Amino acid sequence: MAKRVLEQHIAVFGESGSGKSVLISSFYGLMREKRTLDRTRLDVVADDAGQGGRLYSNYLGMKQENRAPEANRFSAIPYSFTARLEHRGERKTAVDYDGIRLIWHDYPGEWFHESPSGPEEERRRADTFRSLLASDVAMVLIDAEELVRNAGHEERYLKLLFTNVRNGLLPIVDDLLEDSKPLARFPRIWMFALSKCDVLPDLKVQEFQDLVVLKTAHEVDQLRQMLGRIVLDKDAFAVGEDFVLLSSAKFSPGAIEVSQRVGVDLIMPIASVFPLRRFMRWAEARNFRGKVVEVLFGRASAAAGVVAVLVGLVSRAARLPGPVGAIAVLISSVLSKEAIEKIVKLAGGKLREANEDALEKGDYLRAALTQFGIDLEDAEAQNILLRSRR
Ligand SMILES: Nc1nc2c(ncn2[C@@H]2O[C@H](COP(=O)(O)OP(=O)(O)OP(=O)(O)O)[C@@H](O)[C@H]2O)c(=O)[nH]1
Ligand SMILES: [Mg+2]
Repeated sequence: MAKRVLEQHIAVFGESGSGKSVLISSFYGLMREKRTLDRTRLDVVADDAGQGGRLYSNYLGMKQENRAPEANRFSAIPYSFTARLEHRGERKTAVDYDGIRLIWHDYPGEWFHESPSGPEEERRRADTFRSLLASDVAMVLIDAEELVRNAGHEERYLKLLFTNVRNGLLPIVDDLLEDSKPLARFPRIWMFALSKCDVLPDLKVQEFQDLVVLKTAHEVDQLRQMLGRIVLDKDAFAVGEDFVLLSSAKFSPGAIEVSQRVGVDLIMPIASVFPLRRFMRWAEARNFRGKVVEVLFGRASAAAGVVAVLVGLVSRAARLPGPVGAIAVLISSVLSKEAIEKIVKLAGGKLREANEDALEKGDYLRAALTQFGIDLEDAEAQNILLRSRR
């Protein structure tokens, strides 16, 4: 019997000190909380035990000792976590999924400032970039502490940030283009995320968007053009059209409140249901054919399986028909592309009705997909998330 693990990737870009390591510690902590474990009967472990230990100790340090994690500068290895599914009773299908793997690509911040030390490091940077191409969504972190530090002339920070990101990626992009044609598989949504948003508690996501558009339209456009060179079909590509607020914990002098995080539980809906929905809209509006559509939809049913597990782990509000650990067999009964399309397109009252209906009928996959849809809508209503209407 084939054993398979479904994968979900997310890529995070941010300068040194912008909060990437703290964010992943907070995210891992969320999944490892006893409450989550009790509810889901699902254990999430880091594939590299040492790395997992460090992340969890970071999390506990914040939670119990009000201590921010030590700066670890770069690691460049992706963080990878696996949730193993329990199999109960007979296996009925040819393909069984044994687990879900989350892969979090953290592109070292210092690479935006320092040139590679030699050909060896140049190769490592290119490899890191290539590995994150499996993500549908990339997040570029904008540091709220830097906005505060540059209050009144935020453009000083923002222009430099986007220029650094662009300059850091330019040589890699040139290289990629040299040995391949434009890529069908590429992060097609580059979202801007305000990290450490707890230092700007009154800022709404719309104001964050306005600030970026007002102060750095030109630099963002340059970044868009540069990235656009690698991607096949630029109509299905969005850089800086979606915005989110993030805070890994509430930091105040002498205290770190991890339960006061913002947006951390949105990262997985953003990595999974959000691009699915966008891709379907793009495909419909623009009549894409061939390779791009294949890539856009290729993983739709796998994504549904991923979502079914993730919902239990990260959606705090989730109500699900049964514990996540018991759904292994269910995930194998793949939903058709059409069925997923129908669910993912729902919005507002219809979305909520579908969710209620799925719960009533014990339809696990539909309940999970609609739950992430609801989480995204709720975040918009709370002014934490802003999705492009395109
Ligand atoms: N207020 C506030 N401060 C934060 C938050 N996240 C991180 N910080 C602070 O920012 C510092 C740097 O965060 P890191 O996560 O280590 O930064 P990084 O992006 O991993 O940096 P490099 O590893 O150098 O690329 C932390 O030590 C915290 O003091 C947050 O959500 N809110
Ligand atoms: Mg770090």
